[in-house]
Amino acid sequence: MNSISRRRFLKISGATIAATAAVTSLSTVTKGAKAINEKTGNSEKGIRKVPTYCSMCFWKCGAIGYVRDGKLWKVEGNPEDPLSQGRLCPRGTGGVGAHYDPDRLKYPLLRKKARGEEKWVRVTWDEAFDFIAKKMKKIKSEYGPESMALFSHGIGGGFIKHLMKAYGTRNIAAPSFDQCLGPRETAFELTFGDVVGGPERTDIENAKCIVLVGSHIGENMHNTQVQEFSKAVEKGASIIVVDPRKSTAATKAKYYLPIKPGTDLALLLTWINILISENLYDKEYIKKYAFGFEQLKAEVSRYTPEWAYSVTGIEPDLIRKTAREMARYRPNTLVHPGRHSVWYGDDTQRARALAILSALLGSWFRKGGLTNQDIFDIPAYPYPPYPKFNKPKADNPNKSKWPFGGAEGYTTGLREATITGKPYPIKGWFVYGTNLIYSLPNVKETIKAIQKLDLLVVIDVIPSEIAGWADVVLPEAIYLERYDELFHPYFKQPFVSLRQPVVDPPHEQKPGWWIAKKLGEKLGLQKYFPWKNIEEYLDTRLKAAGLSLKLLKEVGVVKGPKIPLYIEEGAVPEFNTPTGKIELYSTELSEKGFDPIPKFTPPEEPPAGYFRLLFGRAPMHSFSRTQTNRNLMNIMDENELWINPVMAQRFGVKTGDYVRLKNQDGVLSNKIKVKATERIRMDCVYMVHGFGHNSRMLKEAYLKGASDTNLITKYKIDPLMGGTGMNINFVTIETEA
Ligand SMILES: Nc1nc2c(c(=O)[nH]1)N[C@H]1C(S)=C(S)[C@@H](COP(=O)(O)OP(=O)(O)OC[C@H]3O[C@@H](n4cnc5c(=O)[nH]c(N)nc54)[C@H](O)[C@@H]3O)O[C@H]1N2
Ligand SMILES: Nc1nc2c(c(=O)[nH]1)N[C@H]1C(S)=C(S)[C@@H](COP(=O)(O)OP(=O)(O)OC[C@H]3O[C@@H](n4cnc5c(=O)[nH]c(N)nc54)[C@H](O)[C@@H]3O)O[C@H]1N2
Ligand code: SF4
Ligand SMILES: [Mo]
Repeated sequence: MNSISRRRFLKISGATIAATAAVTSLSTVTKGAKAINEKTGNSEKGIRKVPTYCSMCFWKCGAIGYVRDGKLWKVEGNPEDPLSQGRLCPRGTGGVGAHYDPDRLKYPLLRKKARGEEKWVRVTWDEAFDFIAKKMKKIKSEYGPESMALFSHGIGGGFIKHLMKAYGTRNIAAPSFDQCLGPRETAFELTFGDVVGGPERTDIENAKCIVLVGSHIGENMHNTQVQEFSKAVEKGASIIVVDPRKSTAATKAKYYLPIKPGTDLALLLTWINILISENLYDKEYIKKYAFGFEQLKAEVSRYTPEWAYSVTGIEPDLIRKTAREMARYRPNTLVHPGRHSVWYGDDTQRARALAILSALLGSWFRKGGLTNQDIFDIPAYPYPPYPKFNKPKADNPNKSKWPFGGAEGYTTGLREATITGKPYPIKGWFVYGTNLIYSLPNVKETIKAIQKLDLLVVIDVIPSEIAGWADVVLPEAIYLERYDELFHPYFKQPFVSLRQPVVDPPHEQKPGWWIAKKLGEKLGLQKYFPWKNIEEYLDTRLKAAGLSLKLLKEVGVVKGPKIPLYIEEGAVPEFNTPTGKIELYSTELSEKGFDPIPKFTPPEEPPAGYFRLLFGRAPMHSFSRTQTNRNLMNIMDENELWINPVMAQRFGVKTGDYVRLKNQDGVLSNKIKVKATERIRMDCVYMVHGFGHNSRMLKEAYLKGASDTNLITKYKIDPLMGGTGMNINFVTIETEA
């Protein structure tokens, strides 16, 4: 997680769940180990079961790897794990394909020709480290250590982060903040004084009414959420889905609102107005916990359903009905806060409206709403302190660009600093587990920044597009072949889980911790790597929490005691905002000159003959990382272009035809297959993100489908927190002449 809230900082410093009390009793734990064997069938001869956690996406479900006759056979859910509850999603099951992928990176590679030409020589690890260490030392002496930046996504990057901090830089960023959930976390922190967190604090399972504004659960396959959503649907929860495209979730909805893209804030403010003007909100809750109700009431009174109809295209009657439906089930109504929230550049304000709506429904710390969360406290490894970081961070110097959020860094801020050399030059990039060519908007800018570098190191598992631009490519062992950092997130059921190797890496691939330690030693930073090996590191941390590596290796996951989740169960909400209350009116926004209560401004319209380009997820793929996985490509090997049949006809295309898209800046896409469907509005088209690879070494994926990122040349930055709104690009259809 990239945005630790103020409240969570406080909690981390004052130990939360006392370590010794954490393990409910050892007998429960051994029962856990026994249960793994019982629930997964008795151990057969020649079969080994190794508990670990999944990394096919960032949800990190507890899993069990099966080894048969010394070979990786299958991966299933760990029944003891609170995230997977014994079941993996299609990508988790397909994870086996990542181990057997013939296109994997096998050895360290050194660039032979110009950057981006993908010509390499195979080198030894020692040669690769010597090359990198020499360049890093030079950058340090010429510019200072701050001139190295790290882009990293996922828990695996933890040891590389440690290496970079030990080297002396804090210029670290991940696309999971300013290309993902940044606006949401910033908005909830401004409103409730705490973040939503990941895994989210959404009590989907117990909700009687669920409102999904764009969140396409079911295509967005975050396992626990999907399982809970199915249970809620089975129990008859009333589902309200707002999406310009009839998503899988929308097919389960009682009310589906095919909204005009970019106008959600108008709908949300109108819902808020109805709850207030019809006296449907939770008066007691608001009186007790909230600040700024009268200002809110006055501000939203102008957003009538009739007005909203003209803006959103949603009938006034449907707007009223759905507002009443939410109120009917409150406080057991869940307005899902969303996750990927960088849409139009005013995203923090939209997410603020979601937060305010949740407050009016009284659902923070209520059953079926947004629950309390806590962490299984595992003390950090006792490292020596890092060297002082003397310069301001390069991405957002002293918060001068964006006053809120982003404690850990901005990818596009670092990219810009690299291009401009301001506030100081950035000369080296380390890239761990993020395909920047796919995850950052405006590829040209990314390449421009890369051209300014003296060193680009990429640690990846496959020859991704970003690896194609590297000076040195380091092949990491995949998650089923390595130890990693312990996983102990804030969650409604605190727990800790272990990633451990199920099988060996097939070639010269090495784990991240090993890469960090060896390179650290070459850089003279051995005092920051005092542990002999990862087992010693993990055991030290676990022992400090009253556990041990031996135990975790056996059971995979240990749960802490249950915590009160709702006010009714004794959970006490504390709002770490300036007023100590839920800020319907944000004092912090007002102080910094932003709208203290969200205001709607209409988005720019597509030019004639153009559609708004929308994008999202498919259940069997993760971003741009799974298209070379044979198991998953067998299920879906290209993305499709969703287009309304009326518009398809107007352009003379039909389902199955291949077309290219051209965006407002004249950029042309790869070929993509048409899917003409009533399930999308006429003013937009939709595709799944992550396809259309142009790295030749990704043989299975090369030029299959189209890349949304290539068409995302424009982005709109959220002035509050620097998120890059990407739903503002327009495309037209080019048929093959
Ligand atoms: N156009 C567009 N841009 C987006 C999005 C979108 O939908 N459309 N989504 C945004 C969102 S929500 C997010 S969270 C980000 C995600 O952004 P990224 O995390 O950059 O996503 P991926 O494209 O999966 O790139 C991950 C890279 O890590 C590599 N990798 C996989 N496993 C390992 C491993 O074990 N070790 C190492 N070292 N590398 C590994 C993969 O091969 C791949 O090259 O993208 C954001 N950017
Ligand atoms: N299978 C799979 N699951 C994943 C991932 C993955 O790569 N693969 N990635 C995970 C990650 S890191 C993230 S952040 C999440 C992202 O998933 P979510 O947070 O659920 O969704 P988004 O990507 O924001 O939005 C995509 C949906 O929003 C709709 N939409 C587009 N524009 C608008 C609009 O203006 N208004 C409204 N109301 N809806 C709109 C689209 O039609 C689509 O249904 O998915 C997670 N789950
Ligand atoms: S949601 Fe799926 S891919 Fe993600 S960690 Fe869980 S099983 Fe793995
Ligand atoms: Mo994300």
